Amino acid sequence: MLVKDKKSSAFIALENKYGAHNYHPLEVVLNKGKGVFVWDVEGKKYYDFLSAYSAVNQGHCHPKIINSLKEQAEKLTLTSRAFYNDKLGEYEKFITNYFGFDKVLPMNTGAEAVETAIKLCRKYAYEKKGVPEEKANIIVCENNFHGRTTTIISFSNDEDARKNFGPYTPGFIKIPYNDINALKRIIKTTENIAGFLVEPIQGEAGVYVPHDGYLTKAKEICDQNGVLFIADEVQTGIARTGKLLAVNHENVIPDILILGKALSGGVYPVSAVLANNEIMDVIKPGQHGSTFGGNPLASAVAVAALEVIEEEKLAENAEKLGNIFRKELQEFANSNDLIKLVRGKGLLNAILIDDTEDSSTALDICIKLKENGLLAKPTHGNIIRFAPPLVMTEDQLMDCISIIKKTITEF
Ligand code: IF1
Repeated sequence: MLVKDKKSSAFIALENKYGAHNYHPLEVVLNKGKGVFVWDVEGKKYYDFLSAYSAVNQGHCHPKIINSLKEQAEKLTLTSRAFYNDKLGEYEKFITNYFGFDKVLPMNTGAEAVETAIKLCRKYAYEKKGVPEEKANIIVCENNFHGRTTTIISFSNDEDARKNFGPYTPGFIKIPYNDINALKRIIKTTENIAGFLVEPIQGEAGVYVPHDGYLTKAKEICDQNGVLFIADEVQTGIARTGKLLAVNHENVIPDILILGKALSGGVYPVSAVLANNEIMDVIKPGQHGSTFGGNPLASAVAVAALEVIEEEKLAENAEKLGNIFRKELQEFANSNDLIKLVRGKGLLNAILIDDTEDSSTALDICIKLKENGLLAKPTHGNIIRFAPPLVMTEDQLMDCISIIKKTITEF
């Protein structure tokens, strides 16, 4: 941090002194966001190429979403579910029609929605499939990321996310991602399998896109064996990968769909679990809930956020710009030995830096990108994720691509 960035240093010092050190952010202090841009306290403007981990797909402070937030905030923000309110039912009708499911269970964070899906899957197994109580197994993939609660990190293989948070929740079996035979084998050889929880593209692991047909075959195997296919679209959903949902690339309809992040356009924590009646109706009054789950403010914001996706054709834009991005970066990678490969779908992309996992090269590149006006952050080790808001124009994308090329060439 150079001396000139005095204001930034002061804010960083505050977080360092008074905040838990559960993150190590890039040294930039933001105080304004609009569309694809964010500004720091020194007045410097950046392209946001992280989109708050795909929570601001609609762009920062989208006017329609902000207005829905303001309007509702002046009327009624929270009733709890002890009473009805005039926003939740309309939102539930809207979102279930929007995604094609009978029912939704509204929650707040992605992890809460994943936990809700796990509880739903287990309960369904006990009450509808005759799995002996407390014997349900849920299959998950290696290198998964589904959130940070104790149960979720119980089935993580990321030591940073898991170590010294035990004892761990049992009932989860890990298999390699993108390996149909592994799924077949585990279902054939293990009893009481209740569900298969999977990210249609593994985000945090480094934007791993499975082979074409993986999701289709996995769903078929689940259907043949009465295993619930649970899609975690918290990061890949809401148009990020060039379709409304990443599973739409293969016309797979999950038994349980998990949404979060951009479900609110980044203005408020909103998550949701969607399923049809046969599954959702195993939850009876008093068996699950949350103080803020389904509050009027969240309901109003989520409707606006989903309308923006449709009105501004953000999935189509993500598809188009994503193809340009990967083509341009792949051409560049072919003539630059620092980039090993480019991968992704829609506007969820990553580049693999040709260096060891523990090298600081990816981070050093991100620091240089910051100086050149583009914010991005490495996921694991030598992988840099590139995920701008889906409202980006082609000209802006070309501008960003030249910043990325220039920065990497300077390395
Ligand atoms: C962090 C990245 C990580 C998610 C999927 C559920 C959740 C997430 C597929 C939980 C959250 C966030 C969490 C944040 C960084 C970011 C992230 F992949 F998006 F980059 F960590 F892997 N399912 N992902 O990606 O949602 O409870 O956070 O609302 O924890 O550092 P949440």
